[in-house]
Amino acid sequence: MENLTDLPAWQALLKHKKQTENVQMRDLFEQDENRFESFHLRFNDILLDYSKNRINKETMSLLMDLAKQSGLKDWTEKMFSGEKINHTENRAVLHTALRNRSNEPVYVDGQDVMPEVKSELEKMREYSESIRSGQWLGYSGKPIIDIVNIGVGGSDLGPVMVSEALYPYGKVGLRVHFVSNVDPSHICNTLRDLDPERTLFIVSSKSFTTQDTIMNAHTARDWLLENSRNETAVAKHFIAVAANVEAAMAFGIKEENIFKMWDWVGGRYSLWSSIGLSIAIYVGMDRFESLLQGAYEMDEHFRNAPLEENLPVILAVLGIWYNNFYDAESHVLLPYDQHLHRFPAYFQQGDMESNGKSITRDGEKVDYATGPIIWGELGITGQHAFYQNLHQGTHLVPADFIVPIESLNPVGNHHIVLLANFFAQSRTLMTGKNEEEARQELADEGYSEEDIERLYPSRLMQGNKPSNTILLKALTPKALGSLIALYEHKIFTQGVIWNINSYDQPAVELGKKVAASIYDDLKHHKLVDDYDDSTNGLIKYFLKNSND
Ligand code: G6Q
Repeated sequence: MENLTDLPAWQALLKHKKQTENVQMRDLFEQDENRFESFHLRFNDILLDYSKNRINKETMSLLMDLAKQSGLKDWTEKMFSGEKINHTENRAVLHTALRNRSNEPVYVDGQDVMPEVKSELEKMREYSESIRSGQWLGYSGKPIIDIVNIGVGGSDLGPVMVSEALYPYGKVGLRVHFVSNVDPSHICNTLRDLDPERTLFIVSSKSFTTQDTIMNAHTARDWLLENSRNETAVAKHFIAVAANVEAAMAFGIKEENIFKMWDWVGGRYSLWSSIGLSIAIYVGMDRFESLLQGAYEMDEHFRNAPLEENLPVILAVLGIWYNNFYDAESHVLLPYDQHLHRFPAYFQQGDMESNGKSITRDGEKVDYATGPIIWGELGITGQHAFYQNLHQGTHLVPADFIVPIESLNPVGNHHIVLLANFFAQSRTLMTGKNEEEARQELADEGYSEEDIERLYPSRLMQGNKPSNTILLKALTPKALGSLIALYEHKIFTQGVIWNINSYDQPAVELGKKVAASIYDDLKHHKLVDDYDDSTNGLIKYFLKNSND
């Protein structure tokens, strides 16, 4: 493909940026009282307002040209139709097949994958119903009340985020736990309050070789065996989700209790598969299917809507505008719903592992910025912590504000106070506070002329800070499915424009490999010299001072 920066739309955007960079959003709003009308979109129960961005109609039209000139429509069809767009791993990228609610086949290597997808969903229904209804019994004949998902990265973050997001829909009396960290404190603290007779483990690992997960699974199995003194307990208390079925069987999990994974599902896109089993058990399979339905509807929107009215494309190109033309290095996700507290962490992986790349699909080093640093936190928590920097700091940090219109816990005025804060923040980021306002504020507070002169500069807020606002009617399983798919397709679109492979993760694999080698050294107390001097020195110091 032609280098991104040589595309006519890129060149036009460079020029456009120079012409518009001094424009203040505040003035744009004053000049056009219909700005909200021009720059907002609705999709089902989701509203996206993107009017608080440094854009005008020409900006959007040039950004859409960039998406078109990058071949977005073709790439989208390639992804949905099972072409091996993950070229470095020679794999298709088909998380969309997992939530394909149409009767259309999806082919990989000439084979329709839908029958297998459907049969795994059936199996998830069967297992989740049996566990929820109390039919599934532990080794001593008691029903299960605690589910522990053992997995890490893509086999953990999605199930945690969704289970937390859908907490109000969870079965009362059933608890779901997630153990991801190989730090023994995680598994030990989790097991401390659990009853082995009533606990079910789901070992979620596509490869079934990830050291963190396998070690935690072994510790869980030892705990179960120590307490049950019954070898057959493993069959009743362990389920696996794995592409590597042999390894799961070797661990001692019954073949029928192993759920399939496919190489065309990336870890960070896998919550829609049986990696989402803990979610299905917790909220029930009907709700899990609503989650899939919401994602499917967003898939259809992304695939078919014109780019100009396409929510994921709009979020993607706005991200490119700041990342590549304003040199913004990060992007903050700010959900205003307690249940979405893991949403930023989930998309930190989703985005940074996908688009944190610097080699193009053609094997060249990029000469432009790719994926930004994604970070975030519950917005209301952030207001009392890091928003100071967003308002008055020296960095440009575009933000996404997300809130449901209705609370799932409508108590008193809590929710409208939350909403008041929500609306106040994006507005203030945009307007800022000018000299006149700062002076007036100080005067209203009773300061003398002399003090006002001294103090007003520190009260100035630059304003002109861009944000997107997403309003959901309510945080239902379906709306959540659409919201997640919205961000997934945003990431895909940006990856296409940056001409990178969003679906491999060589650095994650390198981490696993190097750790395995150092683990071997530590275990055998090898006083190594094969690493750099710092690492050698640290390992020696550790070995000298540890009791292991
Ligand atoms: C996700 C990454 C990574 C992966 C974990 C767990 O896209 O590849 O986060 O999901 O390393 O891998 P396993 O599921 O194979 O244990």
